[in-house]
Amino acid sequence: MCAAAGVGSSKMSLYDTYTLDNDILSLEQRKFYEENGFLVIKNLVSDDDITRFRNRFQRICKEEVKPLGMTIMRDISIEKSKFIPSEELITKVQNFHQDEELFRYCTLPEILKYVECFTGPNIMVVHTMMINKPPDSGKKTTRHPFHQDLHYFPFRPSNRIVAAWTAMEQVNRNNGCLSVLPGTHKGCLKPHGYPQWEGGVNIMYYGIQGYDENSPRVHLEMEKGDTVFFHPLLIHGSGWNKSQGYRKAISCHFASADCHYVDVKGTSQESFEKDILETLHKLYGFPEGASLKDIFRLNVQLVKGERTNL
Ligand SMILES: O=C(O)CCC(=O)C(=O)O
Repeated sequence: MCAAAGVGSSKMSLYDTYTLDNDILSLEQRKFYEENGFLVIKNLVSDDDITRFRNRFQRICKEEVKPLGMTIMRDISIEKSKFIPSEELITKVQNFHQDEELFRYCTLPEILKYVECFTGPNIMVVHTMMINKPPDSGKKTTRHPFHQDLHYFPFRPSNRIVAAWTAMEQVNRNNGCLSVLPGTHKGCLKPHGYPQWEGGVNIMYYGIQGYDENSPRVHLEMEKGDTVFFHPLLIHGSGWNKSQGYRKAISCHFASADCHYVDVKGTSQESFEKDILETLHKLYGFPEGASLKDIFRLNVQLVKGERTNL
């Protein structure tokens, strides 16, 4: 039993700890997710939708539209260069909840159909990202260290949280696809910190401290529209972008509305809570005494079923 992760189950069945019983996933798919903590569904999001997300991202980068509440990030290697609003300087936009066009991703029936297999029928959007991994400058700053997404979330149980990550073009080892350590979703939430990388590391890109570097890893090479669903304890990251292109993906984390908030004070998540609150205080005057729960309470959004706890 992992107290910090809120996991642990008395169920005897082999296939109902991490997935729920419905007629969407085949037994084979459920078994795969139960054992590995991720599942790739080929060709799930249409080319038309991906073109719309790409166009919208470009307009946001050019500052033609400025959705409220969104965080815009730049790679550490270009952070200090002169800012000209363009796609080349933005590596990620987060929390696009208030942008109708990008938020469509989180409401696509083909995505929600699978999400429900992990969260159940009451579905909240808890975090959103559009990632634009730039060509690496040679300092390998475009890597995303191995981490567990649960480090960022103040709610449980972890088994009712799932990420959807859709490739917006072909992704492979050359342009920095996702890499996962299969089966690690069965473990606990581990302490995270900033890796000591020579070229520096991007803000909020925490890495797991002390994972087994020899654990078998799988590189998720995917085609445009393919979508991977994964558990928030699954250890994953992505490689540096050796290509000349901007590797794009759109992603959303969903949780069951029946999840409950937890206090992260005194846990390995406390340092993240401190960092994010300091940043939000500096940028937006967010109240100093607030907590990670307060940030999420303001942002989570119901997309299916009923709002219960979250
Ligand atoms: O898309 C990527 O390169 C990694 C995304 C990721 O793991 C994250 O942002 O938590």
